[in-house]
Amino acid sequence: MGDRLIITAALTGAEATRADNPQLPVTPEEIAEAACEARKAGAAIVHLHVRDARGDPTQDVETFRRAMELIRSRCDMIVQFSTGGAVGMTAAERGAPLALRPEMATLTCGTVNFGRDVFMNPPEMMESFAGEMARLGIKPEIEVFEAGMINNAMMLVKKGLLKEPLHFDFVMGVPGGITGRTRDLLYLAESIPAGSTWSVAGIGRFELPLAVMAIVMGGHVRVGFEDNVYYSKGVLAESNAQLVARIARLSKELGREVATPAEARRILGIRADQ
Ligand code: KMH
Ligand code: ZN
Repeated sequence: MGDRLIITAALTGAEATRADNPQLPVTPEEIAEAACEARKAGAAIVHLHVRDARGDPTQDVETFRRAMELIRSRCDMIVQFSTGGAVGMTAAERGAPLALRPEMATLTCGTVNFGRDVFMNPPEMMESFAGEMARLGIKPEIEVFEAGMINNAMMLVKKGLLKEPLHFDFVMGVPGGITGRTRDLLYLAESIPAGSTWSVAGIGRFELPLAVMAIVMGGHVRVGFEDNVYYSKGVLAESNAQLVARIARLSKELGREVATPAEARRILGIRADQ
């Protein structure tokens, strides 16, 4: 079944609110605590979004710095910044935290409808984020909301802005993007270049079945309140760590051990100079 399973914890996101789940971590302190709890439960990567004092999404560099420092002072997780931010943010806002040189950052490779909104990722924006990540030695995670985004990533490879082996995250079940059907996961996994790694982030009810598929297919898994605030139908998750722990348990039951952050760095080829 391939390498050990890398679990990413997407703790906060930009869209979920405390009204959706009262346990949503919002301040840098809460985010760091939730990250390290998720680490104990089996997560190797924390996918980081931050919020302002009102609880709204922000790409404020100092807030990212604070959250990253708190996480690093408490545990050894790979910190992956979001460059997606929230819909409506400018490219300059979204890319600003890259200056802090996190080990990883996301790179969405195309524009997609996002519920009633549009998540804008035009070519110049993708190229500038990819170029900045290459310059700073940040490992990109290519976010794929629909199949055409794989082709866009390959265009960045041709332009020398992305280097293989690539790491993809299939975000499946967003209204406006690819569905969360199992056949669509098979299609995406078969459409990326040989030697790539991939994970899946199923939205809402798709989170668990797609995670189980990824475990047996040799992919990796992202879970957390950014994607899904429920543990089961109608039952809110108690914490991000609870969602991570279930994936770790299932993976071990299915014969696949879970990767530590150090093992995840090796699998993903992340630089060891931090
Ligand atoms: N909040 C979404 C509009 C990412 O983190 O790179 C975009 C997003 C993707 O969450
Ligand atoms: Zn995100």
